Amino acid sequence: MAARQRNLPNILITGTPGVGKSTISKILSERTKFPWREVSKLAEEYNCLDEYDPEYQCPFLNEDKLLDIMEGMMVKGGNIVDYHGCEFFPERWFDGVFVIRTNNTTLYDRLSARGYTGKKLEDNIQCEIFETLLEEAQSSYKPEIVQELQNNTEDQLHTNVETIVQWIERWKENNI
Ligand code: DAT
Repeated sequence: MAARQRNLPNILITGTPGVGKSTISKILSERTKFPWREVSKLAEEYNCLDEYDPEYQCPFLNEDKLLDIMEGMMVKGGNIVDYHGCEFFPERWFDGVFVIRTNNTTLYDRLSARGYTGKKLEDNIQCEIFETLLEEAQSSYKPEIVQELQNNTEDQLHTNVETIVQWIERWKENNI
């Protein structure tokens, strides 16, 4: 593989909806000044959403179109990418992959508060129980760049941000 062209790392924040990806990404973005790439928002903004999937109550994502748009953003590094999926991104994009985790009861409360009910709520809880996103990350990226972070409490939220900030600092020291 070609040598990296970037001076700052690209970070992927992934996990089941409701685990705290946006919350972590926002604080991390303020701390690091790295842009927060909210993939769902980018998909909307750049018209990468195809017709509506009635079963999952969300639109289909046009992945190829989205990847073409994101490629230019990723080249220079220093991005925080936030998405509840990771296998369709090119492996070369990311230096660190953080899989955010939340226990079932906490996740249930957060998703209910968001207005999720029925199948959508159950599917997301199952997704977390079966560690779907953790497995997806582990099968899509080298194990040494994938890190799991428990994010149930406010204390853990701050610890997680600190962990990623320190990881970025180490990356910079090792990649100058
Ligand atoms: P996601 O982006 O993964 O869908 P989110 O950042 O929107 O998740 O968080 C879902 C809700 O949970 C939101 O109301 C903020 C809250 N939350 C996130 N992390 C938390 C934490 N560590 N402790 C308490 N609440 C948290």
